[in-house]
Amino acid sequence: MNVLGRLGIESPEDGACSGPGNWHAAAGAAVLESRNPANGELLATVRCAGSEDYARVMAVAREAALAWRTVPAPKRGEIVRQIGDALRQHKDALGSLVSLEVGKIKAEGDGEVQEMIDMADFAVGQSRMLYGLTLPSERPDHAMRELWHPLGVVAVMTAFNFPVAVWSWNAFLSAICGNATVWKPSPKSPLTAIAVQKICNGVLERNGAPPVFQLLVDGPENVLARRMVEDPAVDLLSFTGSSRVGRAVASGVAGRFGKYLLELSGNNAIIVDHDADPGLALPSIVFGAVGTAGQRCTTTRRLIVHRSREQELVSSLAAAYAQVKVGDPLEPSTLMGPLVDADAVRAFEATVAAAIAEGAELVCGGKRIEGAGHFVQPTILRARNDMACVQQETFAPILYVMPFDTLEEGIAMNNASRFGLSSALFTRDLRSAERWLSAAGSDCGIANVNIGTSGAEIGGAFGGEKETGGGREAGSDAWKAYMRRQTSTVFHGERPVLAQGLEFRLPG
Ligand code: UN1
Repeated sequence: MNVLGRLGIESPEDGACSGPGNWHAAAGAAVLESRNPANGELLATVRCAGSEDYARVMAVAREAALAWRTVPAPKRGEIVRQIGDALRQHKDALGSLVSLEVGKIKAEGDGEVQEMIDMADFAVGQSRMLYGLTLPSERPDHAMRELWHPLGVVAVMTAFNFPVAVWSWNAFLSAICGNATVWKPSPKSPLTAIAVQKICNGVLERNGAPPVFQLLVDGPENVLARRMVEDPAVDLLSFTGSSRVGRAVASGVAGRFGKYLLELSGNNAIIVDHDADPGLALPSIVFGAVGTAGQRCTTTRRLIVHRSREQELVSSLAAAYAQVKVGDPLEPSTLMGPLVDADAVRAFEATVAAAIAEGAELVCGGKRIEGAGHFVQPTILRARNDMACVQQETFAPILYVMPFDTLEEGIAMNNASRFGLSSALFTRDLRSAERWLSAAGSDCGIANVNIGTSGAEIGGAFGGEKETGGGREAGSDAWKAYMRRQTSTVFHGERPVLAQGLEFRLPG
């Protein structure tokens, strides 16, 4: 059976799901066509959700959240454990669908499903560790503690580039924390979301669990996404995407005093110092810049290289780039698939043209590859950090190379960006490495040594500073974002006293 068949995807599919067996779409709904970016072939169509679907999904989610919050957290974890197992069974098919729908190479499509499985395992463990604190009270016979409670309904908006993994970072933690989670996937990747929803439905149904995962495939005008931003029934809105859209999401949600969690743009740099091991640096740069065709938020976009190593590194990189096979993402020898759509190719071309107009020098690549798919050449340009093209995030395989003379200067260049997601230093010097990781070093949410900017494990908190949005998702204590904190003091004595030694007595 073909990949779509193995995942139960038909055409057309309804874009809204309020729980197992409960798929719907607006009458006369806009229809999304999901096409393979490698050859333009139609995979399937999806009938978008409309206003009534939104209301139905939100009502079901609210009710499910009320039931789910009383289920013990480890029992909630058991449901997520079974979803992880179901993902293991569907890893090959779902990984292939990621390749078909967004053009990631098969290894990366499978890797993305593995990231979901890892996230499920992590969340299962976390379900027994939603620890609060006990705090010393300043008053006798008082017990003070912190409690963590579910939020209610969490909305998760994801991007096409990690069409399923980023949902799992959010949804699995949200689920073990006791929330219902409504997913609005990217309109560029509705089928992977529908496939995952079906997998979750199967597990929920087998267990008779409340329908705590919902789906809303929004139309091209983003009407439902806007409604989610305004909707006080959305207790937390987790958004992954560009800083431009993230800014509007954040201010909209803040306007109603809602909670938000942002994972936005990056402009990630690798610094190669004079003493770097070339055997480590080179493959990390190629994976970081060319992997996922430059469409990760953690993609290496800037290469800041010690002047003494620049010539050697640029020629090794050009030689390595010449070996990168660009083509069918499902072909095992392919290292770079297509960009996601024609707009992405246009943005690539416009950025290369603007860079050259600003004085950047083309080392290799720079052109689209003619044909049915949205392919471009992996590209290297020598540039300056203050160029407008270098300071923006273009979701394409464009690497800017810039020299530096002292590590202080290299670190300052890394930090001279509006964004602050991921960063890496290649060095053999312990002092340089520690300086890089110190308060005076990288200002990013992720700072690595002798490891590239992309490909983070789920165990760490993922996210970045400045216009990357400040959110943290996946590992460490990211679960706290999906719960509300309550400080509770209990008096168990005979003579209550006020805090701060306050006297407040009625006369007589
Ligand atoms: C993203 O591009 O939105 O660290 C997330 C990485 C992946 C996640 C990227 N684990 O590259």
